[in-house]
Amino acid sequence: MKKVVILTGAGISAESGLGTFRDEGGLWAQHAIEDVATPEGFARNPGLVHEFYNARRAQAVEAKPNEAHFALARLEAEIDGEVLVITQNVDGMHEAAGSRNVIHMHGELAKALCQSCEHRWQAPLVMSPEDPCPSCGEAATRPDVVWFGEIPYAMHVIDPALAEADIFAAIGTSGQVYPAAAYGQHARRMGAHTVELNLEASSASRDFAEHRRGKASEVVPVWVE
Ligand code: BJW
Repeated sequence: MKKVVILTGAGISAESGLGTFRDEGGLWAQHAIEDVATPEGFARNPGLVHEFYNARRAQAVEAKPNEAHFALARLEAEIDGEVLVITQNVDGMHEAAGSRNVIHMHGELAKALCQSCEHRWQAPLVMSPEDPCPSCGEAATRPDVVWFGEIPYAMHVIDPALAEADIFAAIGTSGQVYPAAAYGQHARRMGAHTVELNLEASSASRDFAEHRRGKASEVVPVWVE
């Protein structure tokens, strides 16, 4: 029974109309990372950070999964084996396409987190620093996403999955953000066949045995067949 582990990044959702981070005109060309994607930035100006995530949440709820997301859902439904999607994306495109075994290692736009009591709940479309936590009542609400300097989610599930993978594929990620950037190398050392599907070479390309270049909506369905 094959174990397939798939890491996805912003590139898989690009054709769903959701912006990537580091491509020309991407999110980091429009916003300073240290202002909107660090705990220090949030402490300095929570209103600005909520605005950034409110705008992206509004886009994500309107977005539709594309052929790449659907192909991964088909793979999970039809394969004689296990498929685990580890996504760095905070949108809900994999679930919307029908994938069930999904880890959101960088959190989810659809959830809110209380910094005071760590309660999580369904985020309203528009969040603000004054929102009280439904559990403890503190106005300490933040988006449930993982910023630089924070520890990504579900590491205790991800590490053994990489070690047991027969096939590891990375789709639409620049390989610049750790720990995800090291997963190809890690899985390959542990014996997996590694495949990178990306528009162009990434910072982690050398860690992959096979490369498929092109738009995710085109290369992923072909790879899945
Ligand atoms: C297409 C396409 C199409 C486009 N089809 N492809 C020095 C060395 C090593 C590490 C560090 C270091 N200094 C600091 C660190 C750690 C730091 C880090 O990695 N920094 C680097 C910048 C160097 N990492 C962290 O702090 C992480 N935590 C951590 O390490 O904790 C310690 C620890 C770890 C493990 C165990 C114990 C302790 C946390 C990182 C959190 C990242 N957060 C963000 C924001 C999340 C919320 C949000 O969405 O706003 O995550 S930043 C942002 O980058 C987001 C993404 O998930 C992440 C990765 O981006 P991604 O997905 O790769 O997107 P892009 O835009 O970069 O690339 C898109 C790709 O798609 C491109 O290649 C395109 O070509 C391609 N493409 N269209 C196919 N149609």
